[in-house]
Amino acid sequence: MEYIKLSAEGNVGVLTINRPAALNALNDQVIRELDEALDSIDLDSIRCLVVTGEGQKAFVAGADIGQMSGLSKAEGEAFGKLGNDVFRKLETLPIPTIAAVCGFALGGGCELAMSCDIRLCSDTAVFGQPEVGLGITPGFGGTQRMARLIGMGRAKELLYTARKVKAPEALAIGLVQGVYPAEQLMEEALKMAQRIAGNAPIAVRACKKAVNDGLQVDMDRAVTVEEKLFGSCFETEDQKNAMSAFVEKRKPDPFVNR
Ligand code: CO8
Repeated sequence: MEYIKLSAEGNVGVLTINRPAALNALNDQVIRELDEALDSIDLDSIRCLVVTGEGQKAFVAGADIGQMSGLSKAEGEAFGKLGNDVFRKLETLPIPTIAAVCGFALGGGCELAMSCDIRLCSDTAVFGQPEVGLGITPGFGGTQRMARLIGMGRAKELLYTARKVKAPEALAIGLVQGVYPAEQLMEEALKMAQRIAGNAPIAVRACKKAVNDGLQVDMDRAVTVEEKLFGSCFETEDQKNAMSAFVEKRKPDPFVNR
């Protein structure tokens, strides 16, 4: 792959968008390689994925404007679908995902970050959906995920004005969950990922599925989604190990993902 790097540190995977000459902008090759990279993650060993961009200047500065500029209506729709399918794959990846956002996360970059479960950013980070200034709407799920993440009123204000949001405001409105000095960001993202990876993997995945699936349905059905996932944990070795260790007042053995 030319534009995606995938590596592992223990049980934590790191996926890097690697096109720094164009501030990691997403052309169709980057998106296709992202798709391929997500398919290639070994979900038996990787328990949490950190998604980041190469360099300190940009996480991702958006979809590739040069490539988009001459698209027809049908081609625009097809490009939107390509991105949407891959971002949805990321959003529904069974393991948790953390976006480590250093620098610009604009347009498709903000949408990529919002497709992750958790966002941490540098104190230099700048978020925004500048699309209406380019004569288009967000096309990779931005209208939908932003409204769900920060509420409809705030999302509409940011979408209609195309205003950029710096790190402190992003934290205040809940767009990100933590802000760190740029040089510390990756260390903090990896620390959080390792902490997540140290918990019972099947239970962590079940939490992700419960939140994601439960938010799509009414509360009566949502609690049933949780009940089923909760019940399924009792078939796992990790639950038996952790609960018997508690009862026997000892430390549990490391979790085995079974
Ligand atoms: N696309 C293509 N190339 C880009 C992009 C981009 N989004 N962003 C930056 N680049 C390139 C520049 O062209 C430049 O290349 P070169 O050196 O060859 O001229 C290089 O990256 C460095 O960029 P700048 O020289 O512009 O760097 P500055 O420090 O002056 O500015 C900014 C940094 C402010 C981030 C500026 O680059 C910028 O405004 N970029 C565009 C940001 C933007 O508007 N993003 C949203 C794009 S639209 C979008 O993402 C829609 C998503 C859904 C699509 C659905 C399709 C149907």
